[in-house]
Formats: sequence, structure tokens, C-alpha cells
Amino acid sequence: MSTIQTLKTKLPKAALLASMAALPFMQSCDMGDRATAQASMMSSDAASKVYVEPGKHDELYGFLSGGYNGQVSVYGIPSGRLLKIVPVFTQHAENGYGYSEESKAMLNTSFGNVPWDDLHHPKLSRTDGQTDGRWLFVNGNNTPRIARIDLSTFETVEILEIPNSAGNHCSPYPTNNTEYVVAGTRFSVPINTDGTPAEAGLDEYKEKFRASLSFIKVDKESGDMNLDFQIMMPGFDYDLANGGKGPSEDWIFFTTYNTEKAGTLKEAGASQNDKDFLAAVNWKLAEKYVKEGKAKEMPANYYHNKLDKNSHIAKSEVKKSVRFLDPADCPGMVYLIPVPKSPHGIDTDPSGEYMVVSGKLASVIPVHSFSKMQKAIKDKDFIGDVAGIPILRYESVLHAEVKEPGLGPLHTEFDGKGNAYTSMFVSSEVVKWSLKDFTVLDRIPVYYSVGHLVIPGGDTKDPYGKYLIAMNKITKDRYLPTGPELAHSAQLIDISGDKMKLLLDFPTVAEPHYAQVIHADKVAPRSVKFYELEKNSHPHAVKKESEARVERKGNVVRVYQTAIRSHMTPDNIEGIHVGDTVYFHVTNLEQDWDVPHGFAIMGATNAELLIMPGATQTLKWVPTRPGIFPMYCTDFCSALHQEMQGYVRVSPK
Ligand code: CUK
Ligand code: CUA
Repeated sequence: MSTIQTLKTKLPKAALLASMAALPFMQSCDMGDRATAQASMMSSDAASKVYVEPGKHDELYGFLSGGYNGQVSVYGIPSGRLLKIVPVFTQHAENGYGYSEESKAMLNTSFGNVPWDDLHHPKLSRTDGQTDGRWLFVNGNNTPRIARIDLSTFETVEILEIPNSAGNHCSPYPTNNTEYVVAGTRFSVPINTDGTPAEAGLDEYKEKFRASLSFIKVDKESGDMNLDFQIMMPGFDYDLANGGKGPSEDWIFFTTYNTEKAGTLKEAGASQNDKDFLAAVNWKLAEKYVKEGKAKEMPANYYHNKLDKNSHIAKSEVKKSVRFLDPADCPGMVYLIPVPKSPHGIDTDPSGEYMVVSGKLASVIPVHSFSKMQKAIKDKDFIGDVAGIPILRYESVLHAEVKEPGLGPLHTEFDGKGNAYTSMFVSSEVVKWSLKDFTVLDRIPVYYSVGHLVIPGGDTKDPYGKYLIAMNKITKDRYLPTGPELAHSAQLIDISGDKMKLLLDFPTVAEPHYAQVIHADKVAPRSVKFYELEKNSHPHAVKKESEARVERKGNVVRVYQTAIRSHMTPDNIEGIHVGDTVYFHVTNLEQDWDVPHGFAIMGATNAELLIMPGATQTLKWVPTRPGIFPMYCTDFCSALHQEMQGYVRVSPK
């Protein structure tokens, strides 16, 4: 029995809830108890199960969100080796992302250039309900954005701002064939559909506040995203979502909270103050309504940033309007299903029949049934409505309740063998339960306070029930101390047998909320090794050393520079004056795997460049004082790497 399980039996529920925040502390203090628990939960051959021989590859890729670092980190699983950090919403000095002239536009928004975000949920693209390894979609929580990472280059190639949204948390959710990626707002905000600036007090919440659910069309071939339409929902807060599968694949489900702000259930005559809603949206029907012309258009101002494949230059396009559907005009498109108060995750099982809702404060995990939902809709078994959206009866849709699952259920994934695994934030454990009789089968403590968990394909039709990764919010004493700020932590758990067994702890980069895990052979074979110089269409690229040069127009100086082992051309530059705007357009002439060159110049106020073979990147520099400024290659590229250097002479104005 873990410390928490012991506590649970000793404390009344109210006391337990009150001590939610303190629990992880108590846990980590009780070292003796913990060591015992730990020994019993470790796999005896853990080391061999996670050992990947030097030079051998991992079986799986793990894409972990970076939370408040705004990036995605890529791990080899089961080894837990960090393979790469892919910058998405955050500038990344390591490779100049967000600093180079080419990549800056990637971070443009209607608020300006926003070089940071809070990245919560990665989701892989799908074909026929299974991950296909083509793209990874991620959300920016703070300044509402959805990004697409191309998994052939592991680069962020597209960022789409979401208008009428605030706190883009319940995103992004691809449908089963990636027809759409769906993004839901977290906060309701006042929205004027005539496009005039919307501003209102909370006393006008019910009349003026709305929540948008955005449907982003994804091009089958290119992956390009386009905001097709939004559904304007009543003003609640929207937390998380997930799509149906099989019989329910036309549907997507959203958890909501703070529904009492809109005075909802009480109005419907229901005495269920302890309930919020699951919003069930038929996206196929919504698409049909849009095709039939039911959508209205409203002015909107949002950015769509795309990286050009051949020039490697990001360009922004500003969009001016968006179409929207009002659920009141669209019968059958949206239903509300009561769920325990303050739900967090909503997860659908691989068969598509069950919708598992995790109420953070609930003592049970309700499992709703899709077929019962359909029957209740057919029978018009409604207990009221909110803004024309029917509310179904809890009992009519409920299939089962998982009893005594633990405290603070957050998220559920599936192993494809008839079991579900739910993360318990408060009691700090992962709980395995059966989809057959909805009883708890096993539990394993995690250190400490797990948020999301992930099973490879565990959110798809076809999970690979060998591993589970728990992503823990609190690290405490798991590693050598590093002062007050600690790395977050993930734990790899073997779920291939009846009992869950801990295999490995590994520190993560910032705070992974969710993750995706996929078989390496779905991704690795398509990985690009270098960019073809011939295809480089950058307007300031030079394809041969003999074309390298310096050009001046007024006070703008362009250095057309080449880098190849082991020199840069030109390497001695004169005739620059204080106050000039100097662009170093550096083309890496190499045509080989893993030979980037870097570029840095003393005193530059942005960052270095890291230029991949065949590509051109630009560093902007405005010298502020006269002198001799060394420049050099920052990436140890050959035995003569240190010789890849030069000088720029800057004269007074
Ligand atoms: S949330 Cu972080 S633990 Cu953004 Cu998916 Cu639940
Ligand atoms: Cu090129 Cu070091």
C-alpha cells in the first residue's frame, strides 16, 4: 500500500480534498514507506527492458509537450534518451529559431510577434484512426495558436492563430483521417459577430460571452491548415476534448466547467449543482451545415504563418474573416451531457463506445455510452436546454461508474486489451481498470502527482499496450537536487502484464502536459537528411563560393556568404559603418547528413544561426560601435572548425 492509500483510509474525504496541495509533500517526506512501495513496484529486470545498446535505435519516438517552454521534446522510448528539442512557439537560441530573419514571421500574431507560449497537447495526424507519422499538431495555450510540425524534418512548418479564442486549451484534436484538427477555447469571452471590439462585464456573461470551437481543415497532401469554421457555443469554460472512433467517429466531445456562470442546470430545472457538461458535437453534421450555407461570416483578424519548403522563409498571411455556426440554428449538431463537477479529461476508448470523463473532484469515474447517447437523442430524453442546445439526462447516457478509483482523476488512456489507465493527481498514482466490468484491477504510485499519461496509440483505435508514460507535475527528491528549480519528471511503466511495473524515471524539458508515442518505423524512414541545394529558392542564396559577395544599397549591406568545411566566404569584410543594417545571408553548401554550420558575430543582439546543409539563414546585425568584430562558425564541423572564422571591420559613421 502506498503512503497515499494509507492516508486515504485514515482521513475523511473533506480533509483529504482540503489537503490536496499538501499531499505530494507528505509523500516525499515519508521516505521509508516510499522505498518499500518502490521496491514492490519496480520491475526486477527493469534495466534490461529499457537498455538500448549504444548505436541501436529505440523502438518508439515519444513527443512530449514542453508546457511553459513552448517547445516539443523528442525522446527515444524505452531508453528515455532526449533526441531533439523542436522549437514551436518559443525562440530557440540553439538553432536561431525565432531569431533568424527567415523564422521570425513564424511567431507573428495579431498581438504582435509573440516569442513564447504555453504548449500543452501534441497530437499526431491520423489515417483510418491510427497514427500515421506525418505531422504533429500542438496548441499554444496563451496566445491561441495551433502549430504543425512536419515529421520528415522535425520542423515547425505552420502556425495558425485562432480568433475568438482565449486560452486555447482544449486543442488540438485531429479527426480519424485528419480531415479536421479541432481547437476549443478555454475561456469564454465576449464576441460581437459584427466584428466590433467586444467588451463586457461579467454581469453580462450569459448574454455576451461565447466560446468558440474551431474546425481547422487539413489538406490531405500538404498538411496545410485552414480555419474552415467555428461553432459559437454558450459561454462556459472549456477544458479538454477528444474525438470518437468507429461508431462515434463523427463526434467530438468537450469537457466544460464553470457552467453555473451561465446559470445553466438550475434553469433547466435540474438540481444538479454538482454537475458540469460534456458537450458532444457532431462535426460531420456541422460540416454539412456549413456546406448548406448555414454558416454566417464575421470579421476576424488572425495570422497564418507558413514556412516555405524551398526557400525556408516563413511568411505571414493576415486573414480577415471567419465563418461560424450558431448551434440554435443547427438541430442535432450539439448536445450537453451532465458530468461530475469540474471535469478535466475526456477520453474515448478504442472501440468508440465509451466516453470516460474524469471529474477532478469526483469520487467515481463516470463512463458514458455512445449508443445510449444516441438512444437518448432519438427518444428526446432531454431535461432542458442551454441556448437551444438540448441537455441529456445523466442516467440515460451513463453506462457505468468506476468506483473508488483514487483521488483527483485527470486523464485516461487505453491498452487495446480491454483496460483503461487513469492518472490520479491527488493520490499520485496510475489506476488500471477494466472496460468489461469497470472495476479497478491494479494501481501503481507515481512520483509525484501525475498529470497526463500516455500509451503509444492509447488515444487511437489501435493502442500498443506495452508501455505507459506518466508525466509528473512534481519532482522533489527523484534526482540530485539542482536548487529550487527542478526538471519535471516522466516515468516509464511496463503495462504488458497484469501488474504495472515501474521501469524508468527520466527528467523532461520543462513541463510535459501530454505526449504522443509512435513506432519509430512510422517516422524514421521518411526523415530528411539534408536540404537539396539545387532546390534552395531563397532569394539571397548563393550556390557556389564564387558567387559570395558583399552588396551595399544605401545603408543596407547584404553579405552573401557561403559556409563549407572549413571556411566561410567572404571571411574578411571591410567597408561597414556604424549604423548600417547588415544582413549575413549564410548558405551552407554541404550536401551531407549532419553537417550544419553555425554563424555568430560578436555583439549581435539576437542569437547565432545554425544552418542545415543546403539551406540559407540570415542574421541581421546593426553595429553600434566601430571596431574589429570577429565572426565564426559555432558548430564543431571538422578538424578545422576553429579555422572557420573571419573579421568584420566597422568604421565610424
Ligand atoms: S492539461 Cu496539463 S495535466 Cu493542459 Cu491536458 Cu491535464
Ligand atoms: Cu563550420 Cu564549424
